[in-house]
Parts: sequence; structure tokens; C-alpha cells
Amino acid sequence: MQPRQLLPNLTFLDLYPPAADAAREVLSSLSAATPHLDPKYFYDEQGSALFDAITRTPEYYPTRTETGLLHEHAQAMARALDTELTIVEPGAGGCEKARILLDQWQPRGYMPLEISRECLLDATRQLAPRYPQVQFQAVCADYSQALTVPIDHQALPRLVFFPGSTIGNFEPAARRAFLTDLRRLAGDDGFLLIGADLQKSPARLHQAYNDSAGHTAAFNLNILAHLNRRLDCGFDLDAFEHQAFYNEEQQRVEMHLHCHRDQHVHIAGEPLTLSAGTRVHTENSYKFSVEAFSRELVTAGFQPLSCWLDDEALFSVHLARAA
Ligand code: AVJ
Repeated sequence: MQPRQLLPNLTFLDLYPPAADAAREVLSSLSAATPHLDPKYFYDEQGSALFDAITRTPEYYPTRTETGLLHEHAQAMARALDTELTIVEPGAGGCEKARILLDQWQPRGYMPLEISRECLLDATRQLAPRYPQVQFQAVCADYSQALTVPIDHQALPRLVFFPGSTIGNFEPAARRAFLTDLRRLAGDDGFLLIGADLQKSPARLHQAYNDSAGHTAAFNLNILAHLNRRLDCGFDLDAFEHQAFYNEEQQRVEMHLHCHRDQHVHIAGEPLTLSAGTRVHTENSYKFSVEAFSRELVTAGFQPLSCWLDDEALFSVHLARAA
């Protein structure tokens, strides 16, 4: 598949996974001993809008804390990098955080990868004209499936930008593998700028994932609404309830959808029953210590350069280079 030229400095490559593949994946994860869904299914157009609403609640500290750190330290980061580069951002959403880097770094290129096509197209169509010096290569893709995006080998060196503590969605073994994929994506002369949410009081974490306006609950339930829209599953959203709590032993926030009425649905042409009392595990959000996370970067083949924290030590932003 060839990228389409949308604007003089914007190309778009559509690698959105076919619905039939999604249906088979969803069927198998909901039929597992612990029914679960991959958090990537949160993000259709509505899910991205609901996530935006979460980031504006008083309880959800990660986005505004990380954005503050990026604003405050972007110049120090640029000095540490001391080179012109192309930014590659898996899971770019509306590209809000990348704007801070585009404003302060003058990179030569920006390649956002995003599974929500509408979100990606809206964001890059708005951004590209404002940064005519930057080459935008938008890729609609499920980066958890394939980080083997068509990388432009002219566009070196690369900085992989993975903000938001999305790394916390991976379980430890998958996280190791994914960080190694990011190291490959960065290349031997590349860099990684990554956000990691920090361990803190369980009460604070509980609030962040149970905001009083109910946006997190709506976001969690939207995973089923999205599957209804995309795959015509027939979930009754009223039969499910949002649950989020901190699992201290595993050092992660867990989100679930508790099913309190039998559900008979159809996925990939197969009938599936979720009985009352079943819980669908929709997300893990691991919380880190700076030391442990830095060690994981080293294990994946990076050399940590700097790490920035806010005054309350809520959130960390790590800059590393390929070792
Ligand atoms: C985007 C994955 C970092 O885990 O905090 C927000 C998603 N889930 N509220 C997170 C999310 C519930 C978020 N990440």
C-alpha cells in the first residue's frame, strides 16, 4: 500500500486492521479463562474524545503533569539531543503532546502512528500547515501488532516519543519485548523520550480512575459500544458496570467491566455468552519507580540520559539514547 499525499508536507498511510481480524481477536480474548479486551479497543473516535475528557478532570493528574514537564524541559531535552531528528510517536492520539516538541525543537519530520483514523486525520490536517518545515507522515495502524512501520531511512536519526505512560498498559514480559521493539524502531543512533507514571498513594490512584464526573466509567463502557459499532456484537451496555482499583501487589491500576446480567452476543459469526457475575478485564495501568523503570530501559538496550519529575513526584519523563 502506498501513502497518499494529503498536503504538500503530509502523507497518509492506512494500515487500519480489517474488521475480520479484530473480530477473531475479540472473540478469543472474551472466551479466555479470564475474559479480557485489549485496551486498544478503547480508541475509536468517541473513545478518543472520552479520553480527552478524562485528561481534563481534576482527578486525572498524568496528562497535565507530563505536559507541564515537557513544556518546562523541552529546551534542556533539545540540548541533550543536539541533533536534527524525526519524531516517531506510536499512539499519537490528537498529537497534543507532540505540538510542544514541534514548537520547541524544529524537527525535520514527525510520524504519528494511531489506530483511530478520524483522530489522526483531523490532527495532522490541522498541524501540517502550521509547521511547513516539518515532513508529516501519518500512519493509521495498530502499533501493538506491528511496529514494523515503513520507516524512511533518510529520516535519521529518529526519536521515538512514547508519552502518557501508555507503557503501563503492557504486562512485564510484554513490556520488555515492546521496549526492545522501540529500541529497534529508534535505530542505533536514535533516542527514546518516554513517560512513566509513578507509584503513589492508592487513594490518589483510585480517584484518578474513578473521577466524579464519570468520564472514566463512560470511557471504559465505550469499549463495548465501539465493538457494537465496529463488529455489531450486540452488547447491552446497561448490563455492565465500571470498576477500577489499585492492585498493590502487582503495582497496577486495573479496570474491569462487571457484567450483572447474562449477555448473549455474536462475534465473528460465533455466539458467545457472558454470564451474570463475569468480569471483563479491560486495562492494566502499571505504576513505576524511577529506578526500576530506568533499569528496564537499560535491559532494552537504552542508555538513560535524563529523567524529569514534577514537584510532587507524580510522573516521570525519561530521555534515553540507543546504547
Ligand atoms: C493512556 C493508557 C496511559 O492508563 O492512565 C485513563 C488510559 N484509562 N483512564 C492510563 C486511561 C483510564 C491511560 N493511558
